[in-house]
Formats: sequence, C-alpha cells, structure tokens
Amino acid sequence: MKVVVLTGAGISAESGLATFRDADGLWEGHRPEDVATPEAFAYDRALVQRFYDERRAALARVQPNAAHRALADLERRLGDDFLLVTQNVDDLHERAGSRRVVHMHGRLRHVRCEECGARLEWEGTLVDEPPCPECDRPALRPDVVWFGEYPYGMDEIHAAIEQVDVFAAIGTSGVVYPAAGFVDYAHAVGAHTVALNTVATGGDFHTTYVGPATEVVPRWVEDLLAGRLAALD
Ligand code: BV8
Repeated sequence: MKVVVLTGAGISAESGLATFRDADGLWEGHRPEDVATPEAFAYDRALVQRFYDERRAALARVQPNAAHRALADLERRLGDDFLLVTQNVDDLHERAGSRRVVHMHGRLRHVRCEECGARLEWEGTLVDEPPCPECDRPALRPDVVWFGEYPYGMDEIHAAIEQVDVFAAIGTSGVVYPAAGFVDYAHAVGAHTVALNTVATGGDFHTTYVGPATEVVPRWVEDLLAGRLAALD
C-alpha cells in the first residue's frame, strides 16, 4: 500500500508556530504579499530578511508534536511505500524522526546565494547581510519558495502520486497551488483521499477526520495500519 501525506501549517499549530491564514489573513502581522514574494524582497529586503530571521529563531523555542511523531512512525512501518510532502518550512518533521520529507516550499534553516546558487544550512540571521561562505558576496536569501516561484520536488511528488493508494492532506487550507491540486491528481489515479483538519476543509476527500492534528493524526495512522494488516489477511 503506497501512501503520500501532504502537510500544511496546521500540523505545526499545536507546537506553537503560527499558521499562514488562521490569524485573520495576517501572518505574524504581515500580509503574505508583503513578505513572501520576490517583489517584496526587491522592494524591502531588510523587512523580508527580518521576517524570516524571526521565524528561524522561533524554531529553537518549539518542539515537534504527537502528529509529527505519528507520521515518523508511519514512515518506519511503510518505508519506501511512504512519502511525506510538506508545505511547511519548519524542521519539526525531521526533528520528530521523519527522513523521507520533500519540503516543496523550502526550509527556514537553509539559505540560498543569489550570486553563486549555493544552498546551505543556516542557523543565524540574514538581515545583517553576511557574506556567502562559498563566494563571499552578501547575496544570501532564505531558501524558501515565494509566491510566483517554482516549488521544489515536483517531479518526485508527481511520481509518488501516480502510484499512490492513499493520499492524506493534514492541516492545510487547500488555498495554495500547486499543493492544493494534489488531491485531484490522487483522485484521477483512483486513490483513497483523506483530509485531517480542525475544520471540514474544501476539496472533496473520501474521508475526513475533524479535530486537532495531535488527536486525529495518531488515530488515522492506527486505523490505516490496522486496515493494512487486515488487507494482508
Ligand atoms: C507556483 C513558503 C508556478 C514561504 C509559501 C497569481 C499570481 C502568482 C501566482 C499565483 C496567482 N494565483 C495563483 C497563483 C499560484 C500561487 C498560489 O497558489 N497563490 C494562492 C495564494 C492563490 N502559488 C505559487 O505561486 C506557487 N508557485 O505556482 O509556481 C507553478 C505552477 C504549477 C506547478 C509548478 C509551479 C508557490 C507557492 C508557495 C508560496 N510559499 N510558503 C514561507 O512559508 O514563508 S505558501 C504558505 O502557504 C506556507 O507554505 C503554507 O504552508 C502554505 C499553505 O498554507 P497552509 O499550510 O494550508 O496553511 P493555512 O494557514 O492556509 O491553513 C492552515 C490549516 O490548518 C487550516 O485549514 C486550519 O483549519 C488548519 N489547522 C489549524 N490548526 C490546526 C489545523 N489542522 C489540524 N490541527 C490543528 N491544530
């Protein structure tokens, strides 16, 4: 049984990280178009660098939750038949033990050099415009995918969904594309689709678990594995 899980900001909400849309459309007090586009970066580089510096620093103050851990357990049980695709730029999936993670919108603890293209792990700040360790020029930006930029891992994601039996979307409002379109692709290949969210989201899923991720994700993993074991009888 091949499983693909897509996670969004909602899976990290109970760890204390702000979701993208719950705070009445403001994101840490900013409108997304003012901080998460190349135009915003060109217009006010320091504001955008500071926005990501603050979110990168916040990672040190939060921990993975039971939902992140349940997905790491599922990966250990399914191995290569499991792929975790996340829209999140936090590292909570990895810190919970997930290994096969596609960060389609990039990662907060990574930076990219606009001059030489180097992609590097980064714990510090960027607002002070530090020199790129590879080419020494002050051209580092957050290694995240902004609106209008091409997401990472699309080939790997499409290859996995082509073979998928179960597709689950966890803690995502289904507003941002191309991630929001993955469920349609899963339906087209005959997969069973599941939404896990505090609200019954848009998008037509075969099954919906309504509740906080720390409750419904462990429950869904248990149901899935039990069903899987039954399927092997
Ligand atoms: C692309 C990274 C071409 C940075 C993010 C007009 C002009 C230009 C582009 C477009 C346009 N119209 C449409 C587009 C495409 C655009 C888009 O979709 N725009 C939207 C706003 C309409 N997309 C793009 O530009 C993408 N690139 O299209 O390139 C292309 C086309 C096809 C194929 C390939 C390439 C790039 C989009 C990436 C933008 N970057 N983030 C950063 O994070 O700083 S997006 C940002 O939104 C975050 O990544 C976030 O994860 C993501 C999605 O939001 P969600 O994760 O769903 O979070 P949200 O707050 O919305 O929802 C939280 C959910 O959790 C809610 O449902 C809530 O009920 C639930 N919840 C809350 N608490 C809990 C919970 N659930 C469970 N338990 C809880 N406790």
